[in-house]
Amino acid sequence: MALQKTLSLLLLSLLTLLGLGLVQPSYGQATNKKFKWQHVDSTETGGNNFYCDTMMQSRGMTRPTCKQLNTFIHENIETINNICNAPNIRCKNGRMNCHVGEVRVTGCKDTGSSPPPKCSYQATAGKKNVTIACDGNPLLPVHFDGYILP
Ligand code: U3P
Repeated sequence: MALQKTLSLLLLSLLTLLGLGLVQPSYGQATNKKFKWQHVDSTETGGNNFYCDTMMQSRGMTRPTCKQLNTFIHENIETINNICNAPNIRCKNGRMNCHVGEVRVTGCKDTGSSPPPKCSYQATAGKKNVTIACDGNPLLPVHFDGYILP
């Protein structure tokens, strides 16, 4: 009887662990979700200060402090994910999991003239060669590293 109880407990723990593993997104997937939330806006082309002010606020980057610099990419998600298939290059942190692709972007830079959460941004827009880091299997964008200057 005691053995049966122990075995059932073991089985239950195993199933719980398996279940957790299955329902919890991997590190790569969770970070890709954050990347999309902070850096992807496929529906608009942005480009002005008002766009930056509203988007930075609605995507939660104006509290507790104003995020200093954030870039929005205006391409469909397949185009953005495809950058991960470009050759690997070195990221700013030294890892070799960065890739470059040309995309339409709006860069939003905090002007410092308005305190959080009503931060005020200066927009710069255009087609740029951006560097993003990718991770996971399948390989997905997880971090915006910056621009390659022309
Ligand atoms: N960042 C941009 N655009 C730039 C440079 C930086 O959005 O051109 P992350 O969470 O690692 O992606 O470098 C710090 C943060 O600034 C980056 O954060 C990136 O989101 C942003």
